[in-house]
Amino acid sequence: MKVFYNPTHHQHYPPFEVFDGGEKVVNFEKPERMERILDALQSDPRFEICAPTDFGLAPIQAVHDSAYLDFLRTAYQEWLLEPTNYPKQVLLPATSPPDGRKGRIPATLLGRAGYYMTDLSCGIVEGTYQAALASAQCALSGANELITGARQVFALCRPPGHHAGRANCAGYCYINNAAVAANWLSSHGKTAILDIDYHVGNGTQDIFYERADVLTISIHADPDYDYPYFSGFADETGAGPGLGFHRNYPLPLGTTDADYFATLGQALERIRAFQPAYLVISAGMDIYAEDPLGQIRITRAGIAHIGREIAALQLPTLIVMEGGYNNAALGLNVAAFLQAWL
Ligand code: SP5
Ligand code: ZN
Repeated sequence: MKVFYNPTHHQHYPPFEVFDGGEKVVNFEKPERMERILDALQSDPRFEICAPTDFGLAPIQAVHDSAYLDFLRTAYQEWLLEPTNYPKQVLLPATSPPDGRKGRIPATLLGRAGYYMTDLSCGIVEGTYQAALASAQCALSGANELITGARQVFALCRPPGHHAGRANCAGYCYINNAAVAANWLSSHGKTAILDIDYHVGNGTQDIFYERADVLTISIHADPDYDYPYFSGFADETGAGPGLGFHRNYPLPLGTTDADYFATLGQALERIRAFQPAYLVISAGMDIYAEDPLGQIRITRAGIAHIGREIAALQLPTLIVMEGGYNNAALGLNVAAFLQAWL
């Protein structure tokens, strides 16, 4: 199984994020996550670590707003030029628009930061844009493999992507890697995205909400209880031509393997009925019982079982790395998930 990986992500490591209550903590989304995963995969010769091809900006612009991408590209350098004595090690906003972003886009850097950065877990540092681009190219390289006949491929993406919407970053995500890849695949055949990260794939939901050619499904912690709070509810099912082509499966906190499998079965049934040509998995391992950010309780054997159930669809499948923050367990969890495709 090919694994697309680019070490450029090391340039992206915001020094801290701000949790609820204003608690300033070291970023949970660390470069070390990739080292842990690589360590686990490199011990198995069936994984082939590959450098991604650069497919340029066009497939990213097809999914994200151009002014937002310009912001990501220039924000940190603009921050350094701000004539203030703020600490400059990371750009984070202290404001957010009260109108749900219906108003004008602010001219000032800090105004745009508040506009485009929708929480305090997506700080921008000097290397953020390059790392996000390289991460998206890993997903695109995976998509390219499927288009040319591969049955399965793993995009080892960092930073992750599924909270990034058309014009915003959030929750460690800047460019929506799975969405960029799925959009590209969709010009070759109907595509489904199944998001199993602990948190709802709200960025992916935003990007495809009005489209019928990409089915999006997310299984996640009930947003009544956990981040990202504002979407991911069961009654959000798409709009316009996309009505019926988005599904959310919110889970109660504390959900264990058996209940998770029952919900997964419903999601897989919808994917079968859609008859996609390609499947993209947003694979977050923060569903793991011992994850520091997750509050459901899936075992490693459960993660392996989820992989087998998805693989049984027998679709050409691109697996895209999303979250997962128990670094000691992360490599083994990813390896367990991927076993079914080997
Ligand atoms: C890609 C991904 O998994 N992003 C997740 C972003 C979550 N950010 C909000 C974190 C809130 C943590 N709440 C504290 C729980 C500590 N026990
Ligand atoms: Zn997550």
